[in-house]
Amino acid sequence: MIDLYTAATPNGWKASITLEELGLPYEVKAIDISAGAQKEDWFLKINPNGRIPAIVDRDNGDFAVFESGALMIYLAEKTGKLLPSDVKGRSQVIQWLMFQMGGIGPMMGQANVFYRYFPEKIQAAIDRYQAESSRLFGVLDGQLKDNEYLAGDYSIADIANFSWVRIHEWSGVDIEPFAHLQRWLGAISERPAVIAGLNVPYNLEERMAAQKENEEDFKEKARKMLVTKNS
Ligand SMILES: N[C@@H](CCC(=O)N[C@@H](CS)C(=O)NCC(=O)O)C(=O)O
Repeated sequence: MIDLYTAATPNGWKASITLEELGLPYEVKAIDISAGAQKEDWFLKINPNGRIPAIVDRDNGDFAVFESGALMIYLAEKTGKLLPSDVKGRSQVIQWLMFQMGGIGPMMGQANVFYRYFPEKIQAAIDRYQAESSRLFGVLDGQLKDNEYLAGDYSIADIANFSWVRIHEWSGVDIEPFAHLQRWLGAISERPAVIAGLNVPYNLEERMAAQKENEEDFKEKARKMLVTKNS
């Protein structure tokens, strides 16, 4: 059994979708990141970086893995799925996974911060992060022009990039110019394991509607998290 420490965010969905796709049994431990649970001592023993997602593999001596990309590689290698074992095929998947970890995630993350969360609107920062996200979308679109998936068969590279690109509206980045990216996004979003993984630890859209949590409340929580001393 695997314990998954997560929240309803793109990095969290990368882990839950991967677990669902691999059919591995797991127990969800929801972390309230807006309340700062990820910075508590007990959690820092699992992830010294104080962020979600993280896993503890109880069947492997309580082995803990943090950093979503490393976690996905661990799970793929544990099962021999979603990551080829030949040197070139494995490298190609890891290249597109690192593209998300070092590019799509940080750039869209900062676009969210400056476009959505900060009360001060610093136009140069908004432009910079949205333009860079858009440029990266163009790179994905180019790769998907002649390829159904990013690197050979459907893999952890697709799951990682999908989990972020799907929130492009929140980051204020248009995908209208990218037909191949749209096709890929649509196809992945229909996969049953993806639908299941996006409901972990709960369905964000439904929760927001049920709690009548409006965009301002959500942004306020995110702002508080950003200005926390330890964040
Ligand atoms: N590079 C890390 C980033 C993890 C990360 O930033 N997680 C966010 C949620 S998407 C988080 O835990 N935020 C809470 C905080 O900043 O304290 C990974 O890929 O796992």
